[in-house]
Amino acid sequence: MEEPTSERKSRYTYRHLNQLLKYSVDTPLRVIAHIDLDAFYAQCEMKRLGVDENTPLAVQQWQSLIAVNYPAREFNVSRHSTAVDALKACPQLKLVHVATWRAGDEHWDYRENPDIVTCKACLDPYRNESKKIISIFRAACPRVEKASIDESFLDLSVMVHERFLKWFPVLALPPPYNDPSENLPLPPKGLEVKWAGSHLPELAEDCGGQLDWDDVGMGIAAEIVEEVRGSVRKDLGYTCSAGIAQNKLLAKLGSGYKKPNQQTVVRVRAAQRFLNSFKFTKLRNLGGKLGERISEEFGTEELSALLDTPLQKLQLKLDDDIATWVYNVIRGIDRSEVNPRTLIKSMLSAKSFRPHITTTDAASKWLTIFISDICSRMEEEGVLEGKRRPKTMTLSYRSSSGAGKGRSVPIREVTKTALTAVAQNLLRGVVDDARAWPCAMLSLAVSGFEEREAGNVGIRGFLVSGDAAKDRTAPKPESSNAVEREPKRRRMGEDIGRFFTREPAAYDETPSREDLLSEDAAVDPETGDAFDNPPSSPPSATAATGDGRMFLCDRCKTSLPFEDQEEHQDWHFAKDLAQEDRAEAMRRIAPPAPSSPSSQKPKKGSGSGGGKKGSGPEKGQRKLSRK
Ligand code: TTP
Ligand code: CA
Ligand code: CA
Repeated sequence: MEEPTSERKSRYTYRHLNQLLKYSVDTPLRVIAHIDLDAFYAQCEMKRLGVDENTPLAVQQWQSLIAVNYPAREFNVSRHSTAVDALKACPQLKLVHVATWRAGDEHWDYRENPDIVTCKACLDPYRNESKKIISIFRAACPRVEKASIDESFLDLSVMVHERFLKWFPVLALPPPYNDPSENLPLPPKGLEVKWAGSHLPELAEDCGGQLDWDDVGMGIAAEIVEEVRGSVRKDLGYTCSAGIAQNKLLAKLGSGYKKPNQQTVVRVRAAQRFLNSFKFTKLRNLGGKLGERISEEFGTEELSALLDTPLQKLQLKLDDDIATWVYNVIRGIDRSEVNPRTLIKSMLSAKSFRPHITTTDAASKWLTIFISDICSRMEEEGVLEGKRRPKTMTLSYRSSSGAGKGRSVPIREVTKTALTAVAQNLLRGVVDDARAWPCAMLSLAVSGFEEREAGNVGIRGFLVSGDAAKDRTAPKPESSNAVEREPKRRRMGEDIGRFFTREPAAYDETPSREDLLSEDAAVDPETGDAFDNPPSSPPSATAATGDGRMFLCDRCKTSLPFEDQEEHQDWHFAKDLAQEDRAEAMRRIAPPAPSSPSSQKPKKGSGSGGGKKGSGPEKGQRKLSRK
């Protein structure tokens, strides 16, 4: 093994190297990958049906195409085509309709021509495949963040560190004078990085052939990612594309750079030039009103033009936080972590009705589907094993006149039967409200997911539904046995105590994008059906947006795709109600407290309010918090 030369020094220090071990966001040597499946739903269907790789295929939801494979894209079939137009452009196109739940049925199924009036799209098949893919990522890399149904971030920093030390033992020696701020030696002269067939956006500056450790690290990462993509291909048959870079922002842009089945490495010295090739309105959170405002204020959409604007000037026109965020993003600076535990905070199942429904019976049938949908997702989330449980159920509706309302109640028992009973109870309240009818939209959400602490006997009730309950032969964790032996009344008491003495985390936080899009499934306003994370607004990835129309929520300062505006507002509405209901329940159950329940725990970014409907943060009170 050649040893690094010692005359000239690396730009990086021993501290930078060591920080890799802690997944620090402060080291310029960090290496992040973003992997996104190609035409994901289409690939799932091709595999399920054993369709040849070259056959054009699109996945349909009612009349819209939601995924189009690459052979079909050659015929100009796109997600914006209708099924009819797509067949005109490509007569041999194989169209597959997503699986559906049918009102009244217990299980979902694939149907050729499901009826939009009686059916609701089911994404379980894709979620199942998604799970298998993520297992492959997790087996390869200790730190993986699922960003949506078909994409993940991998923090490769520790793996890169390990290979650095293995291949260049000199790096394992203590720094000169034991001073971590000493610069590292340079990588050996003549060292070549292979890049594993990656695309390499051009460098802004010529380094005269002298590599530094950032290049070597990215080369190592390129090999790891090529292997991971190879495993997905070999074990599951799917192709995916990847981006490798210093942070999530650039890695995400990199994965979309060349598709399908390719990978791109955005080297440190290539980052700014690569970014400059995008309009800033193509970056995540800058596609909507915010981006529009900036381009109006500064008279440009060009990212590179905005680089000349000093921070102070941005701050004159924008909130300080937002100005700083924009200032950093256009420079490729992103300090967000790869968070392996982006736990779901709520799950929502919804349907818009065309024609509007007019009977309790119809609404009740839809509730059965919502419950099945939510239960199957909870099973996937480990609620079945009692890992976590939701605390609140909210039923929201919108009438044909546009009036919307929601009602929430605490969930005491997490079984399918119990949840159904709670939902049907909530429905009775809707039935009694004459203003709810005819009903244009119903949605059911469970929220306030709480970690089940080890040994905590207060939480009973796991999602054990029907057959699953009988089949549960796997050994249970100690504590869950204990739970089942606990006398019922005591557990219930503890439950109530827990519900109302601690604020559910979900309610005093700014709704996360995961909450709203990725896991909650956004509701498609056209179809009333839900899809996971519309990729025009990746939840935690930093990305170019789809058609770019965005809106910025006044209340939480989250920027979301325009289509999600209505649901987003419904979401705030439901949370407000839940908060109000909780406060109300607290008054009924808890002994008199010295201060009001809503003031027991300070609200993030807000000194006042809480407890009352519509009393969320005031305009501008919460600032962009997720960057
Ligand atoms: P994407 O990753 O955006 O797209 P894709 O995987 O189909 O294609 P690409 O190769 O360009 O990445 O979305 C992932 C899946 O999410 C997609 O296969 C279907 C689903 N989806 C919807 O259901 N509705 C939508 O509006 C979009 C954009 C995606
Ligand atoms: Ca994809
Ligand atoms: Ca995607």
